Amino acid sequence: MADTKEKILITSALPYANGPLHFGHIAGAYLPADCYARFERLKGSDVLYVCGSDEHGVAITLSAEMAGRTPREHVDHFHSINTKLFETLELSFDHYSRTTWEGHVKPSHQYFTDLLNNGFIEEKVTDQLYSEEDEKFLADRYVLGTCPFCAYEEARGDECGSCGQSYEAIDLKNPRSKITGASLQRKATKHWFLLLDKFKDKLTAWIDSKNWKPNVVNFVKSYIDELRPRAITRDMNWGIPVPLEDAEGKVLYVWFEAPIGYISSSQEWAIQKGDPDLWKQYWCDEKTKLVHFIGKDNIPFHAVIFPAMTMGQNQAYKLVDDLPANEFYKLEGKQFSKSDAWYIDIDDFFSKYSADQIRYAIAANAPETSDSEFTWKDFQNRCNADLLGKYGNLANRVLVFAHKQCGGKVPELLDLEEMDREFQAKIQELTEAIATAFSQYHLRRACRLIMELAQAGNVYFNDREPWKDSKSEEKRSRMETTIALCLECLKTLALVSSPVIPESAQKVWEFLGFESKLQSLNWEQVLGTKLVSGQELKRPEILFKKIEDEQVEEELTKLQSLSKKQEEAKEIAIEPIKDLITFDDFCRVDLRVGQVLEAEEVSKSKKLLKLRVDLGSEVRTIVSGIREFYQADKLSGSKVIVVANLKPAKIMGIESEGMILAGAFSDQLKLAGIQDLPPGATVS
Ligand code: B3M
Ligand code: ZN
Repeated sequence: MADTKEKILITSALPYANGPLHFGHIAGAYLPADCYARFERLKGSDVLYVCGSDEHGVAITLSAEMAGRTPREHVDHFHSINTKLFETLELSFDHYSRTTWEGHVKPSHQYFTDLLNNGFIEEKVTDQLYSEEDEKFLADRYVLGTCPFCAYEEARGDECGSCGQSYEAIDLKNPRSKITGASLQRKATKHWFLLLDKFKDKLTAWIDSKNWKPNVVNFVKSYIDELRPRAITRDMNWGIPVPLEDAEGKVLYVWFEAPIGYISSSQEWAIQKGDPDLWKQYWCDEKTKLVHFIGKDNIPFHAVIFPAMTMGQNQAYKLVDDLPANEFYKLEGKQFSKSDAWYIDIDDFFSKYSADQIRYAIAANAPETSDSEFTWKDFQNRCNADLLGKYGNLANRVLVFAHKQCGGKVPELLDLEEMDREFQAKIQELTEAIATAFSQYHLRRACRLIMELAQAGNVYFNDREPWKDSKSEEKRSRMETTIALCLECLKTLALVSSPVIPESAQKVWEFLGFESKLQSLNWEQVLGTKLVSGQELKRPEILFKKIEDEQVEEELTKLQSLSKKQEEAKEIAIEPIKDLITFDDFCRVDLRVGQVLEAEEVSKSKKLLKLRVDLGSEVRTIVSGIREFYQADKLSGSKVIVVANLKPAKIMGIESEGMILAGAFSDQLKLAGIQDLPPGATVS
């Protein structure tokens, strides 16, 4: 029999392995893709859902350097952290790979070689910035300099933080290394350029055949208009080597090989499945539907550059069919940011809340058409009012009632009245609308309709008042019909909600007496098979915990106070280093070890202490502003460092014959001292 299943190849943007992912990322490219993949599997489509860590490029090396790790250590670290988060969130990747997997080299080289042989890649020698000190070319993110437009001296290598102009790093005046500050030289180097302009006509015709959102199509079209050759190699040693003999020290630009990661991830999946060619059934079949889930900032690479690369190489790979590009998801009005301490600690979060709670809260408020945000209030509301108040409530009341009045078994569906038929029709209508919403990537709408279905069940249960019918023998059959229909509603609810809240849906499924894994079943079959009367029901357990107001308050306070602390820490300016002095200048300062003999408070001063300090050869009186930090009676005996040749000065009427050294930071002060040398020892 011919295989009629639709093949759907789903990808989520490969996250850089250079930092922990947060819910903002999850809302963009991951959760919506996962819900879609889960839905399509239920619908019987043949789904392959792949992703992996993006582990090359300057984004990695720079952040590794800042963290004091090698790139390898750095990507290993974050690959494992991010993999764990994906597992906690129950993302159902068929495979999660990484671009440092050795098998990623082959398809990357194949693309490069084909494009080169087909005349779409050209070699060019250009001047780049070179650091003699590091003996390497520096990528623009490593470069600072003076803006060629506005003369701002701290301008970045790609665009000016002051006037906003963008330029090539080579155009900066006085370019220097961001890491060492060393000045940089121009030096000729060879690179390979992808001649993107050669694809203009083909890309335009292809885009015109797409049914994408008008704003995406317009954006893409104007991007295509502007296409120019673009360098696809870099002078670095972290990355995929350029597959040519005269290309030592050159690697492929990360954005050239990262999208090929979708292919290599599928290849690794096939190998692990024991059928190394299996991936071709998806990538090399014109009938496969390829869907890239991405954040909107990644549109050009997925809608233009990767398709152009694919058009110009020799394999019959699929081009993208749909490109659900999401907007940004913020946290309480601001972007998630670890460095501003504006984030949610993941471990802490999952010690209190479940994956289904956050999956639902994000899905129901996904940034589909405009930016949206996580707020603790909204999270509480969606968990309490929807998950608990509608979904959990229906499951609980129907099952408790069935246990009490129907012997814990599915009752028989007998004669239907008008109201029952209406309810059945409503279930069917909502189910169809939910399926349409999922299939069109309208996750928010799907969530809203799922809760409408739960609520329809609650309303029907209320209106039918089965507790009244249970009291009279002749109305028992009516009561049984009501409960049978409510259980049908629950069964449907479990099915349609399982793409979003898989764990809770499975629980409801099991409450209904099933032992199978809901996710391995088929949408139409589940809907088409009525519950068998007499089927034993399980006793329901609590599905969702209530989130109390105090908890929300606490979370908000924690967020605010963490970020305030961080802000304060940032505000404590590190004193700038003073102008240079010569060694001779320095030698003029005579520093000595001194020992405090006694200390007393200077009357009428909150800050000053008067010290008697033994310098070995003499005893000095020194007035010092340390009273807020040191108690007078605790100081005697301690060794300090004294500027011994400072001209005496009168402070509050006392002649101070020197100064003692102390370190200061923010609101702290600590005396400097050398404890193991006797008074009079020189310090230099
Ligand atoms: N690593 C860029 C980003 O995180 C990126 C996507 C690659 S998808 C091929 O925005
Ligand atoms: Zn500028």
